[in-house]
Amino acid sequence: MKSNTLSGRLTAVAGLSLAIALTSCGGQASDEAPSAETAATPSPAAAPDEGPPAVTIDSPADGAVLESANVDVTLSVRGIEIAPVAEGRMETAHHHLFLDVEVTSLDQPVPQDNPQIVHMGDGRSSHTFEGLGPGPHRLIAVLADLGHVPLSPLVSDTIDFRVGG
Ligand SMILES: [Cu+2]
Repeated sequence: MKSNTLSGRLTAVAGLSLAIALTSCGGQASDEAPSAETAATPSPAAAPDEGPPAVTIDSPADGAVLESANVDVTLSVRGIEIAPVAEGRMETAHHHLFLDVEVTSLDQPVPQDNPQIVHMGDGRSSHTFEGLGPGPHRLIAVLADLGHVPLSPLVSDTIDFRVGG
């Protein structure tokens, strides 16, 4: 009997959530059903492909040969939220780019005074390096926390590219 009672309560709670979802949705009837289902899912924040945090340098491609000395870099992540440092949210991270330098000590804040290292502390996911010299370059992306210390375990991606033929 206890389980029946509990089950009844859960059903009542689920019904209440559904009612709230329907009320707050305010969309057309055809849109409300999927919204209500999403709201009733136990952990709606967890997307199916979310695993440990990972960062990817989407552009340039690894091994790319680029004509322009101005190189656009775009980044993507999964498993963690990128946000401005100014928001002060511990669970988020921000991007760093190391161009032609090794990653600095993993237990120390990423240096802010090295022109070869870019902090993207405003939460952006793209950066343009201007006037790169011809020849090979190595780019390393590293996620770090609010204190600019690389996440542990390290979350990074590395590519090599070349400017000019
Ligand atoms: Cu930083």
